[in-house]
Amino acid sequence: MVQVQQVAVEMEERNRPVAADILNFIDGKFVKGGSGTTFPNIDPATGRETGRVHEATREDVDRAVAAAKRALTGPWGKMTTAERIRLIAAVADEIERRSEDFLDAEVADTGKPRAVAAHIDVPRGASNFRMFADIVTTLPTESFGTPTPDGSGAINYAVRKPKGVIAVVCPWNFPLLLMTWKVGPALACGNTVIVKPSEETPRTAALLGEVMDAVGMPAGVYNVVHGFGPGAAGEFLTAHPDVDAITFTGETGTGQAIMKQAAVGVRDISFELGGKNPAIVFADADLEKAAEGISRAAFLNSGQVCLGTERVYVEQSVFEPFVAKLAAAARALKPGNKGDPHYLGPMISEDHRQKVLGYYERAIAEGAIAVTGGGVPDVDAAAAGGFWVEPTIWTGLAHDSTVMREEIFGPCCGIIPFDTEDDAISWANDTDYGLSATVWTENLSRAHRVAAAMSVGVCWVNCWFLRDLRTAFGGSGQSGIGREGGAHSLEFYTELENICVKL
Ligand code: NAD
Ligand code: 6OD
Repeated sequence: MVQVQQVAVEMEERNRPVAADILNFIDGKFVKGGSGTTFPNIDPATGRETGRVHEATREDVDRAVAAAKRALTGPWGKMTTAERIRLIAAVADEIERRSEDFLDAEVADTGKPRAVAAHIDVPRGASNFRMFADIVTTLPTESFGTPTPDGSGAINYAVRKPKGVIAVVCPWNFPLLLMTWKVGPALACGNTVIVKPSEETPRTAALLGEVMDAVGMPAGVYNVVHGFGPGAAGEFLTAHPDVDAITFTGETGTGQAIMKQAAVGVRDISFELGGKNPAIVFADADLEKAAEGISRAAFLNSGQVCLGTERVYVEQSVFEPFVAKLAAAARALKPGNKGDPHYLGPMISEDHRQKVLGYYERAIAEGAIAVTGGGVPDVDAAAAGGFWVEPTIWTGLAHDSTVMREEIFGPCCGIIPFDTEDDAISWANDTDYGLSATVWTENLSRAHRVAAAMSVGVCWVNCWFLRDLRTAFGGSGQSGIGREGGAHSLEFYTELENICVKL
């Protein structure tokens, strides 16, 4: 077993140990960074330091990439698909067995409600491995019988091969979920990976190293390097010539920087980026259901969800009752009070809180009325240092105001009335982004018509964030490049070689 350097820190809620030293995982070993530099890991719910993250240097990243490259031709590269898939299924089992440890780690990094991590982040962490292991074993490749002039014919068939060394660069909002959503299919296809978790949320990526070790994953298959983006571990990794492909989730601006880095050596990319997602509520919708669904879409994870709703278009005749219902749902949320069943978590950092509060001020300057929220809540003394904002709803904003156009990534949304279906569709689509949309109506024809008219990667009707891992996931416009999920993940994580045999 690998020796993990740990110093116990008492967890307020459950008294479980959470590592105070968060180490890189390179070539099957937990290691400090070569320069000895560390940076603080902060609990966003208290603002207090809970550990030190060991930053990877350029040389550490080089060693991780070299280890991942070596592993491709070692025992991992020689495994049959069945052997590989058994190992990946064991990773899923081990995440489930250690789910309390993963919950502690995710809550310590993000401050999110334990119930959210227990229902979304950690179970998805396990199913991202199990599901893609199943998909790899069941998906066929194509073959064609081809006529030839001599009449004997030829057979063409395709074989899938791993793409090689994959860089996985992750954000902080669903750290384990979004990392394993890439690592699961990458490993199921036989690649090796180097993960660069967000500097804000390094714990679950490191913990997954313990899982890999426990199940007997060969050294170098899964590596983790900690640090920042530009001029640091993120850039060292994505610019590395021996990285064959880069899968990235994060801000659109960061995607643009990584795209330039990927251009050198013409490496493949898959990008899941920002969003400014609309909801359309028709007068024939079940208003209770719509308010409940949009309340989740606007406030789950404190609005720090790429798929979250920040723009709501409501048919004029139901505008007032809908606003009243959504405002009641927002007022019931309790930022800062961990003991409350309606606990709403903090922003990930003080910087992010200031960004969100900047939009709260901007909204008022742009003529909004804050129906509820709009500032910083009063919280218990224990939470005083946390990065809190109030859940906020605005009316009175113009469709083309900054607040209705730019991604805020906080617990807030603007609500605008509409008169016709055409107006609702054209306003919803009038954005640089194109990640997701929701449509709320009980009219079946309208549901299909409006959903198909949305310029997005995914449209949910009368629901939100209902995920089936076999479906295509990604964004159009500035929300991303490519699709992952099911067979689409296999497209990205494999090279398809066609073999033509003359008979
Ligand atoms: P971010 O872009 O700031 O950071 C994401 C990761 O990129 C971090 O690990 C960071 O260190 C790294 N990074 C930054 N600059 C880099 C560079 N030049 N080279 C290499 N790596 C670099 O994003 P964030 O603030 O962590 O996450 C929030 C954003 O992510 C929001 O815009 C949100 O919409 C988006 N997001 C999108 C999806 C999706 O599926 N479309 C999912 C979750 C989050
Ligand atoms: O569910 C997923 O697979 C996924 N990529 C979710 C993204 C959430 C964004 O915050």
